[in-house]
Amino acid sequence: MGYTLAQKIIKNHLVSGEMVPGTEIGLKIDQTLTQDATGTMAYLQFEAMGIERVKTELSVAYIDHNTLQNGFENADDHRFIQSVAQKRGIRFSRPGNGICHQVHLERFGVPGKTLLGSDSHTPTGGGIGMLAMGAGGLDVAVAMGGGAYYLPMPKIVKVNLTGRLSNWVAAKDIILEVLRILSVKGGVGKVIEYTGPGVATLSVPERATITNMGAELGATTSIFPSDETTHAFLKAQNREADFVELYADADAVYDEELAIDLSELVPLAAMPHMPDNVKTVEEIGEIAIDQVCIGSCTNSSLMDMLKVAAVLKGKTVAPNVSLSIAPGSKQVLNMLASNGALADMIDAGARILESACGPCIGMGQSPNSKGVSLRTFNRNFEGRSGTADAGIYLVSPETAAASAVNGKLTDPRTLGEMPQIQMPDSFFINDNMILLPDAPQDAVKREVLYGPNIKSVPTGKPLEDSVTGKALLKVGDNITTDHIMPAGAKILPYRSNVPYLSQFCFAVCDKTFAKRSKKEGGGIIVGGANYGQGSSREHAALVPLYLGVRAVIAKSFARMHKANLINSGILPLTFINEDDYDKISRDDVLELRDIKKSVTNNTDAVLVDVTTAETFRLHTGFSERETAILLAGGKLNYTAQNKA
Ligand code: MIC
Ligand code: SF4
Repeated sequence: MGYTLAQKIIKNHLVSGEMVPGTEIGLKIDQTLTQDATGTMAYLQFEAMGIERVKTELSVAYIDHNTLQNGFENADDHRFIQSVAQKRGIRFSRPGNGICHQVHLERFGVPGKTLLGSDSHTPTGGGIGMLAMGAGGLDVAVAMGGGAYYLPMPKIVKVNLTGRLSNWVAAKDIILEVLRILSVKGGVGKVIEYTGPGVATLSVPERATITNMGAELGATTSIFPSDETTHAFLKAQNREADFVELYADADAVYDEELAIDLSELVPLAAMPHMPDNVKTVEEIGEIAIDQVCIGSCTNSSLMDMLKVAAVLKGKTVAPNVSLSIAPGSKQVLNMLASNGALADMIDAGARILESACGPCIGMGQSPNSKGVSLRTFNRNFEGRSGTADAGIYLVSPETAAASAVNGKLTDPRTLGEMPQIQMPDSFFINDNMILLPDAPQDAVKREVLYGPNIKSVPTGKPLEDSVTGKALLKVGDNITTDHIMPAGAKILPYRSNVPYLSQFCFAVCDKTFAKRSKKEGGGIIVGGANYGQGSSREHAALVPLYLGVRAVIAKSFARMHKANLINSGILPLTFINEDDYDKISRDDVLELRDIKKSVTNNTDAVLVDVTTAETFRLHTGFSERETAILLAGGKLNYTAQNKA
């Protein structure tokens, strides 16, 4: 029996476990990436481990999220990360050099390698045939120190692509179609592997758009083969030597299969407030819009930007619309500048932003109240844009540009002939904004520079025999990490200051949560299905930990968030009978009776609702490693104990 591509890479990197879906495996990590919003925590944790130099083949620290620098906090974080990077053997991508995933694809991604990033969209690297996964900062710190990354062995889903995209239909429409079919929970515990004759019709940046947004399926990662197209892309990046041909075996066996005929697709949009709330642009109709934002790690490649520029050329952005464009990297921006496409954008009235995440994470460009914003981004969660009542639609760059000039949601197919854009034979290569680390003899002299906003990482306490606390909050299905720990311009600068951040915890759902948790001295959270979907941010676990949360009881969890909870020493437990969720109310006093015994023996946990006198059963099901971490009260305690 042959292997799928993902299975081949897993097999080559397996350090523990067996390739049986659902059981824990440990993988050797070749490359890591961090960004600044998760990076400060990751490097604080790396520093706490006392390791001199990273042990990976390549580690890169990017600055791309917190670039507004309103106040000293962001700049201090940048300086801290730069000092650690240079001291510890990590490359440092300076602010302005671009969005981590775009730059990594251009300059560092290698087919067949493993990449672990402290950002959920790390699977962008799957576009170039990497096994690229997102994780919490602590897991990335451990990987930098040479430790394995542990995850449940994923099932493999084959997406067989046939046909060719019609004019004006884009890679974004392919992934929106996959989201429509599978939903935001559909990828949990799975790798989405693209195969079939349609693959050859897609460029690497198009593939990367698809693997990037596989994060929205909740998938472990997504991957494309490494073929002639990958070769051409790497060659154009002057990295031909990194090319390896990689395919699934012809007799590979997949756990699930899906077929998409590219020629049948039409322009699609994800409507507020979930990436799987997908309809055709035609069906939604020519709704009025207020804003269009083009960019983000999903759609900011040179090819995307050139298409947008071609649509804008000689036109003016409609008077009722604000159009912002953030090219994904210095390379992209520079090439647009030199071939005149940037001038076409500026001339049409586009507001050009720096090459960074920007509006995607609510760092500026919040829409007007009740505003309708079309974005080429990957997430349209409620409130993420910074305007609580705005409606965000996720669309392709083609649809975004057509709509910006028309002033209403527009099916780009109405524009007539489509401009033909070719991938260049060579990209502009200038890595002068990527700093190399110090040589080891200089590194010893380098000081790590902390700022006053950088506070210590909260740590958990060893698990008690029983845990009792109020149900502080009861939330529904698909709660995102943006609900648990919002980002945006007002809050993001405090990513290294958990005490300050804590006042905003769950503010999107319940503004009283933080105060009540503090007053009660902590407690328990009750959640629905797919709890903690979305980002890798471990702040969504560290902040509840700081507020005294001891357990989250949910119908199911998203992978990265579950791992972050365990790393923080917070118990993630699931209902055996999902209907029990309905029987618990907020403020009920809950007791996890003899929980230490249940976790230690890996038996069902007993939850007593002291208020109603009802008893429920919960799944534990932790691996040996997870059990040890939970008993110790989190991964930092566990690592310290195992060192001693
Ligand atoms: C996001 O898109 O939500 C982020 C901001 O990139 C996060 C990371 C973070 O919260 O810092 C992610 O996707 O992991
Ligand atoms: Fe940045 Fe947005 Fe991509 Fe997250 S999804 S890495 S905020 S561009």
